[in-house]
Amino acid sequence: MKKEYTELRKLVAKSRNIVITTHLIPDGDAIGSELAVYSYLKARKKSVNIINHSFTPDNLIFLDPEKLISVFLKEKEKNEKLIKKADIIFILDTNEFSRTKSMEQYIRNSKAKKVCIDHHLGTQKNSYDIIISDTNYPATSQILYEYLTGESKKYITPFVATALYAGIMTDTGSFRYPRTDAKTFLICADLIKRGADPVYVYDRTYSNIAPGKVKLLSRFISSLSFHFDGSVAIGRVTQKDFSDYRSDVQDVEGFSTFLMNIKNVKAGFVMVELRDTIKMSFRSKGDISINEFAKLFGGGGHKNAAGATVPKISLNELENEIVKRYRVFRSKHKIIS
Ligand SMILES: [Mn+2]
Repeated sequence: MKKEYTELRKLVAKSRNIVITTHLIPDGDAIGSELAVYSYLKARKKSVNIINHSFTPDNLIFLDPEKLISVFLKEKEKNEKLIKKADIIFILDTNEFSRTKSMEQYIRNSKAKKVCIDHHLGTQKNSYDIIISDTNYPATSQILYEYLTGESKKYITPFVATALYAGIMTDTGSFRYPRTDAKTFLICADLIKRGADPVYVYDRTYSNIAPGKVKLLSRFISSLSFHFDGSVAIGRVTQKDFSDYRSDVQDVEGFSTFLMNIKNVKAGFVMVELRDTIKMSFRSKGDISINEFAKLFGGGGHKNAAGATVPKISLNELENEIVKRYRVFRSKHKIIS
């Protein structure tokens, strides 16, 4: 990605107004990446705005004490103008304009150079002026560490170190997902040296579960069904669950990971009933390419973590469909357990 780093440096040097954004329902990597890029560009004396479709989740607000991140629809006119007059728009931790939701059309219509920095599959090459993307990286924040330190370590202030550390910690599931390697730890060691506090970041991010989410999790656990000798777990969250516990789709984060902690479970499926659609999360272990399975539902993703969104049908019907299709998938791919 060396060539792209140089291109980006040149583009930044000649630009003035810059907008940074990320996907809806931003996670730690999304928010951490945005704040790191913001801080770097500010140090380079640029006029910078972070604009997101979604609110910053409660447990990540500590990363943004100065409230640098604004929500697009909250100040629509002002934000529309910022997007329109931007020289560069950074799209971080996603490669799909559609994942910026309410901002999509404004980003598409802006004459700004579009820069994608990401680690997901399926980048549309012709949508961007510069693409810095590698699916081997466990987090966008890790790419940004490489980019920033390639320019100068002075950009890794304690604020940036904390943001990038939070990004890597959350996207690696606290350093236990595939793609976590020696490099990840060396980078995090350096980030800690430069001011990230691992105890503080973990505590603020995770020891922070709202009671509503715990109740939602309890209902999710009661909904679980097991198949294929306990190697597959399926759970659901309904609109009623959300309204009973005054929670929303952000509270479902981590549920699919939870399934993978159950003994003998090799594949886990979570169905989340939204207003008009059903969002599905797929997880697997080892050689099971769950992204191939997700394709059967029009989705995709990584080998061990994928997703799909399907039109609304009854969850029982969808669960039957998952089991039916997984039975075929299992024998086709010779999955034994
Ligand atoms: Mn990420």
